[in-house]
Amino acid sequence: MGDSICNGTHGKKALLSDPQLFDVQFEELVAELTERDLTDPALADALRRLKEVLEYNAPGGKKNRGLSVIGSLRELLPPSQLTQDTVQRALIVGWCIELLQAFFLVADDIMDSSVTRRGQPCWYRKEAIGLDAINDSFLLEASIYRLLRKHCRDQPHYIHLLELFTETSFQTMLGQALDLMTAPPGQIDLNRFTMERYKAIVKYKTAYYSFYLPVAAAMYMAGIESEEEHNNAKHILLEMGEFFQIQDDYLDCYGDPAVTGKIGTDIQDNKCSWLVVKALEVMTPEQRAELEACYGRHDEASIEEVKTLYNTLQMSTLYQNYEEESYQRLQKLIACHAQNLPHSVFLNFAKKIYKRNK
Ligand code: GPP
Ligand code: MG
Ligand code: MG
Ligand code: MG
Repeated sequence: MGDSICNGTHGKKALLSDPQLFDVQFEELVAELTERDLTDPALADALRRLKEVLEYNAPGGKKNRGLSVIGSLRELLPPSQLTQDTVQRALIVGWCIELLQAFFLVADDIMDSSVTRRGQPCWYRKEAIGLDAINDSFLLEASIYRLLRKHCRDQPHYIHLLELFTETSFQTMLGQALDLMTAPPGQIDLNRFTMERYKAIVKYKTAYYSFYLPVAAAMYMAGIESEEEHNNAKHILLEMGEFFQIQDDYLDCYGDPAVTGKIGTDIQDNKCSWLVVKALEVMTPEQRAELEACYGRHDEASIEEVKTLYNTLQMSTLYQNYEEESYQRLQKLIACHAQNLPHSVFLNFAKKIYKRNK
C-alpha cells in the first residue's frame, strides 16, 4: 500500500499511510456534515445528534471496505493520475461505504437483538437511544448522498456512483429480507435451511455491498465503465463475499467476542447460518431430531446443546477444510476472470480476509 504526501494540520507536509489519511478524512467529514453543511441554528440539536451517531457508529471497525476504494484505485490508475484531489475523493467514497455499513449495522443489530458491536454496546442498547436508533440509521444513510453530492457532483463518475450505491443498498435490503424470512422467531423448521437458500441470502445481504461495491466504485472512479469488466470483477468479488459471510457465521459461534467485538446470536435467532446448513448435511436423523428441539431457542441450555452437537460433528474442521478449498478456488477465479484488471485488486482483498479471526 502506497504512502502519500498530504498537508498536515499545521501546514507541514507529513507522510501518512492510507489508513492514517482515512482517519484524518473522517474528522473532516464529520465537521463538514454537522457544522458546515446546514447552518440553521434551529437544527443545532439534531446536528449534535448526527455527530454523536457518526462518531459512535462509523469508525471502530476494520475499515476493509472503505480502505479498499483507495487501495483499488492505486492499482487501477498510474501514479501520475493520482492527484491529491483524486486521493481525497477516493477516501471520501470509502467513507461513504463505511457509512452504508454503519447504517446497516445499526439497523441489523436491532433486528438481530444483538448486544455488542465492535466491542461496545450496540447503539440501540444505549440508554435513552432505543428505537430512536432507527432514525439514526436513516441519518447515516442520508449522509452518504450529501457527501457524494458535495465531492463528486462535477465528476463524470457521479451518476455511476449514485446508481451503484442505490442499487447495492436495494440488493442488501432484499438479502436482509431473505435472512429475516428464513429465520422466523419461534417457528423452527429445519427444512428451510438449504445451501441454495443460504447462498442467495449471503450474496445479497453481504457480498454485493462488502466486496463488489468498493471495487466497482474504484473502477468507476478510474473511468472503467464497461459492463463486461464489471461483470468479471463481480464474479470474483461475489465469491469472496460468500466466503466472508461463511467466516462471519463461523465466528458467530466459534469466535472470541473479545476479538470479534460482538457476541453471537445466530443460534437463538434461528438463523440460516452456514454452520446449521452444513451440519444438516452431515448429521444423522437422530441428531436432526435433537437439533429440531434446541435450535432457535433462547435458553442457555438449548444454545449449549446446539454447540455441543456442532462440536460432535466437528464443524470447526469442516470449516477449516472449506476455507482452504475456497481459497484455492478463488485463486483460480482470479487467474481466469480478472482479465484486464490487475490481479492485485483482488489479491489484496483476499489477503485481508482469509484466516481472519475478527
Ligand atoms: C450481515 O449479517 C449483514 C448485514 C449487516 C446487512 C444488514 C442489512 C440491512 C439492510 C440492515 P449478520 O447479521 O450476520 O452480521 P453481524 O454478524 O455483523 O451482525
Ligand atoms: Mg447481525
Ligand atoms: Mg443480521
Ligand atoms: Mg453474523
